Amino acid sequence: RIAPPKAVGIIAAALSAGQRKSGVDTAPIVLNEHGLSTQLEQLGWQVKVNDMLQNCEPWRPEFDPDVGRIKEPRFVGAVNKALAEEVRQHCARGELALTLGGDHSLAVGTISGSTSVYGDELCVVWVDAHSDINSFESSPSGNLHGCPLAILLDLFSDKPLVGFEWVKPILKKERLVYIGLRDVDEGEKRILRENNIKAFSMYDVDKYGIGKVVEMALDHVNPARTLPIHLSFDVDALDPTVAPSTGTPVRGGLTFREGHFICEEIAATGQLVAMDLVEVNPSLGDKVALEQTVKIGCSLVRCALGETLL
Ligand code: Z70
Ligand code: MN
Ligand code: MN
Ligand code: MN
Repeated sequence: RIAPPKAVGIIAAALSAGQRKSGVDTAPIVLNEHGLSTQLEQLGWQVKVNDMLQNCEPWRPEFDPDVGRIKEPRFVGAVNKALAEEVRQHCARGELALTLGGDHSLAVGTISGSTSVYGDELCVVWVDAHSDINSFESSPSGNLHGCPLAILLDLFSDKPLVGFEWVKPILKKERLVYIGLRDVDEGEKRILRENNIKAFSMYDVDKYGIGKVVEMALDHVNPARTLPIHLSFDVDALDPTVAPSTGTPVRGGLTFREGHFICEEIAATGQLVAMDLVEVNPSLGDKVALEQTVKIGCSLVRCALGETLL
């Protein structure tokens, strides 16, 4: 059977204001220089590179004081609003929206874009060491990359955060599942509990094995495997020995194969409509660390886009 035509929009999102380490904004260029778009073409994808947000400086406001502890809310909000529109356009054309970050605060934009097309049936599989669900009150750092899910689920505060007034809370908490958690703040644990949000930590990966964990995760958000999937992959979900060049490495993460297995199982559903690859920071670690991290980033994306399906 001849495969249906398939296209992917690669959105370079050079956002780093959601955390404090510079360099994460250069990852999209480094990943593409490593040949990601060519590799996807070789897999049979029609590739469209979208460099609208390869430089985020035009969205930086002159005046962006902290709101409570939250840092750079107007800038991060404005970049995300623009990103949501780019993702929306790719999804609306039936293309897979692949966003290369950048820090994980960009998921406010990417998931806003995908839900604006696919509605509340959209499932989010969030692969991360962190749960990124801190609220206005609970965020210990004020870094917005620790907050995207609280903003998307409207758990952030009574009134929208400055810069994020445009966000529509379409994502349902029943349609969110985590894999890989091992560094969750106390306030986040409470938010996860109170909202009954499904999470598979590294404890679960050890206890059940990655095969069972991914099956249980997909059974939770997408029991019949018929709903569209947005995979938000933070490279720090992987063990730092596997992906060292990232801002907040946490020991005890996913192995090379466990990370790839998640991508392969999602590819096998045939329902992937959007993917984020975030928190690769080319400025951290030596040349070997960088090469290793960029290589695994590219190969995770290829697997999610079907490379290893037979
Ligand atoms: C912490 C916070 C975080 C990534 C660190 C850390 C969040 N929970 N996310 N690195 N990718 O500051 O909210
Ligand atoms: Mn994250
Ligand atoms: Mn993380
Ligand atoms: Mn609210």
